[in-house]
Amino acid sequence: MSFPKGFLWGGAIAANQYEGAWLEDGKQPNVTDVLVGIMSKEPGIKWNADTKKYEMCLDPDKVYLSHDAVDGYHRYREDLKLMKGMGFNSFRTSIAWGRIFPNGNEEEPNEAGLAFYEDMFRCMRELDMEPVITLSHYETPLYLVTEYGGWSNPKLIEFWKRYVSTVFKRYKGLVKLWLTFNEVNNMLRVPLVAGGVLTVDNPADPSDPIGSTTKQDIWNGYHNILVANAWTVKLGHEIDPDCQVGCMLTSSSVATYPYTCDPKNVFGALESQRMANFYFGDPFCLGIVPTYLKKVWKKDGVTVNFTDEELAMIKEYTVDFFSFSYYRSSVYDLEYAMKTDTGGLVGKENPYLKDKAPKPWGWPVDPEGIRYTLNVLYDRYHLPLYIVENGVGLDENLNENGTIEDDFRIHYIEEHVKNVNLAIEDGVDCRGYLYWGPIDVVSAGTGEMKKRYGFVYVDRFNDGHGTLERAKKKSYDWYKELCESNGESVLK
Ligand code: BGP
Repeated sequence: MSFPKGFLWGGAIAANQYEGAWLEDGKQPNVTDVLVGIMSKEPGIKWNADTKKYEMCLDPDKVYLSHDAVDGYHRYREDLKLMKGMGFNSFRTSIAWGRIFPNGNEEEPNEAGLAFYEDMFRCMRELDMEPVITLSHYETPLYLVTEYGGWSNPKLIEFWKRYVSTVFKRYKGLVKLWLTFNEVNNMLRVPLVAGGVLTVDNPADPSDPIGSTTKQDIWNGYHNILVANAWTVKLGHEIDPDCQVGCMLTSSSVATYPYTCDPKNVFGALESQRMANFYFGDPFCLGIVPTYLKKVWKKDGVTVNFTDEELAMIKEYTVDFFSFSYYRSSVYDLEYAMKTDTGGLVGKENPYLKDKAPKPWGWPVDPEGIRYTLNVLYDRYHLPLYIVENGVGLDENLNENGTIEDDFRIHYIEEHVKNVNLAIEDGVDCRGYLYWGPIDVVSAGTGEMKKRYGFVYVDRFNDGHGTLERAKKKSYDWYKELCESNGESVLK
């Protein structure tokens, strides 16, 4: 069976990992601008005992690569042409909220930021690439976090509504596929970036801002984001009836397998899926707040109350489609405490998987997991599905011919795409495959350049040096064949 006509083939990046220009043309810092990698426990903020507030205080010994990233802010026109050179018919990036509303709470938007994205989206349209645009990819303005406690504060809903209404109006007709919050289901694990949540009211230990974030604030963030998501769907449809608004979740955790058939392991795996995924997916897609959360809230000692009005909004304004990242599966075992990173949950080693990405990251490779994930999500939600992140990060250097023979990446994609095709054959309405990081960008998890996903290499290194020149890897032509043949090249 072939891929459907009009299937989206492309790639995905995020403003904070690609653009750089972190303080240019009026932009103020995002929350990721004070972190070297989103898994970092030491944000570059310091408590001011006089004002009783956090303020930005970067560590002079650290290299914040995202500040300049790969200079996409100045090079997107050429980069988009490089993407089109691979036959992309779609391209995903995000709007950095702080380019539009620098501190997040202004009354009026920053025209320079609006004009920047307008040109970028026009450029995509001229190149016949469907823009797939994330409204918030770990990019809450830092000021909203330090001043208001981020999404723990319901005031954020109003600021967000102003921001999304502004961009929906400005890009009406240009952007038809909108994603709300990137991987927001990482909120329980990395609340500062995934949920933009920080405890700013008398933190227990101000020298440890992350450790001081309270469960109550995190669950308040959950509450406010569910309401904001519903508002986004409502406003999107009102402002541009032709646009579609989808959620974006990290769904590697859907493929959490029980290590054995011990019913305790089977139930544990189910609980992992719930608390890593469905606790956001169900309200976004089905309009219901799961009942099992009551037990979780009790255990966490928090109070979460939705008003009838809010519940009605969540019920009515569910998303039009479900988009997700999938990198790998994980294995749940009762005896083993699961961890997490940007690829998803990290559990016990799966003895049935043959491949692993090379070290130092060594993520297991499970292409059948993407078929499983697509089937579970479709059975549950019956919504169109878009894979908006899948890929493999490798430590790579140019060879004497000025290229990189990235056969491992080619093999990785080939196997995953074959399984996407099998899922479509299973009856799943999957509408797109957008590879993560078609051009090397700064890694989200570790803040490094060394972890490269691209088909296009960028000359920049962990210490910040490099010419920023672009070079095609072997996978560039291979992916071009895949896109241009609508997937046939791997099915033959
Ligand atoms: C996802 C993020 C991306 C991206 C990817 C790969 O969690 O949405 O921003 O970077 O993971 O992760 P990493 O860069 O840590 O390898």
